[in-house]
Amino acid sequence: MALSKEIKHLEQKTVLLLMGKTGSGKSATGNIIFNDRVFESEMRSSSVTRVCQTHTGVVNNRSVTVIDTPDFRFSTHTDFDSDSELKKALELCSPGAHVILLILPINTFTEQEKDFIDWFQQKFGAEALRFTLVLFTHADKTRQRPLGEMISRNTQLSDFINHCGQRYHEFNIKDRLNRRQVNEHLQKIDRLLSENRTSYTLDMMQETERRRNENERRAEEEIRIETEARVRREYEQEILEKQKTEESKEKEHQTTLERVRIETEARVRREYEQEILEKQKTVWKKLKHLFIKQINLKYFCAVIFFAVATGGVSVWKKEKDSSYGWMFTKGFFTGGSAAAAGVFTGILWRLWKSQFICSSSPERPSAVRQLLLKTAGVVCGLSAGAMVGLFVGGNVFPVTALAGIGGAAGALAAIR
Ligand SMILES: Nc1nc2c(ncn2[C@@H]2O[C@H](COP(=O)(O)OP(=O)(O)OP(=O)(O)O)[C@@H](O)[C@H]2O)c(=O)[nH]1
Ligand SMILES: [Mg+2]
Repeated sequence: MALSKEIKHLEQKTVLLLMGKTGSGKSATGNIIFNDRVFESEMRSSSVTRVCQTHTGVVNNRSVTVIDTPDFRFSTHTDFDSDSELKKALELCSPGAHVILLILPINTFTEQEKDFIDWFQQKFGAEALRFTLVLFTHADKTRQRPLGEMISRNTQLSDFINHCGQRYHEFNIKDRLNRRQVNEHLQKIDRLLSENRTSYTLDMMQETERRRNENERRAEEEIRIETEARVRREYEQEILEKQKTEESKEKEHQTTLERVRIETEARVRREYEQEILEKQKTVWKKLKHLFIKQINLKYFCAVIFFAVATGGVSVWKKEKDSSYGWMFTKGFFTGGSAAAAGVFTGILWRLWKSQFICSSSPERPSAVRQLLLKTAGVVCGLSAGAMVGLFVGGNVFPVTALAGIGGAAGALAAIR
């Protein structure tokens, strides 16, 4: 029975993949598992293991293959190709790594160790944690607390170990003769094998990488879409702002135009009214000036002469019931009014002539035309005098005739 179990173990080799930082003790772990110096392990400032190495041996009557690896994350060698070496490591694991031993020095957990764990999870994917067992080395170094307490005090480390199903073990590499620690380690490995019954393969890592690339591509696409949408939003917002500014500018411009129009209209109207007023004043002044200029002594004499003459004729032609005084007064008034009407007609004629005839043409009217114009003025004066005689003098022929002559004489005096 025991023999058949041993044969079964030897037939089913256990593949262990060692992972960890330079100096963490990967090669030393391999050596202690085989209780032999199968991998190069020494204290050096540069990485010791440069390429993946594999060794198969019998440990506790079972076939064990260990793949010792270089530090994939912090190799000190500049020509080190991490990705191709990692691929090689998983190819060496054929058919796959039953257990990934993640080696961490127990006494140090710096940013580099955290970084290594992050890189491991990202590169191998969440599925790899099913096959991972954390192996603490440097257990011989003095420490203040038990390992369990040290783990629980470090949040990131305890989270990681939780994700690995609380699988961890510690090795005191200096205590080479202590095979108990190796046996216990193999028991934990057996538990893991019975839980999984599969192994971590290169395909799994490549699938993880494909998924990661896909996620990155999707994330980039999302960022691109989001950026495009944001840029579009910002552009539309800018256009809207510009439109608003232009509209408000246009509105302002229209308001200014309207204000200027109203102000201009008001100013033009004021100026026009002022001009009209000025013109009216000027015309009125001119008229006043002309009238005052026209009134002189000869008109007065003509008026008095015809007033007295008509008064005399009225007395001579006295009506029966009228007194001499009344008749003279009536005749005086008739003759004076007729002469004054004639003078007025003559002045009007002169104004009319100066305003409308002389001003319309710069040339002086001909003598015949002047004579005709004067005659027309005199006839107008005569008519005005006769009308006054007719209506004021009481239609007495000599009075009316004298009044007409008085009007004509008044007009002639004004025209000349
Ligand atoms: N005291 C002590 N020394 C250890 C322990 N583990 C490893 N060392 C020493 O640390 C040095 C480096 O160990 P390695 O096994 O070569 O480390 P590694 O992880 O293989 O390093 P690389 O091959 O460079 O990636 C060696 O001198 C080991 O003896 C340990 O548990 N205790
Ligand atoms: Mg090494």
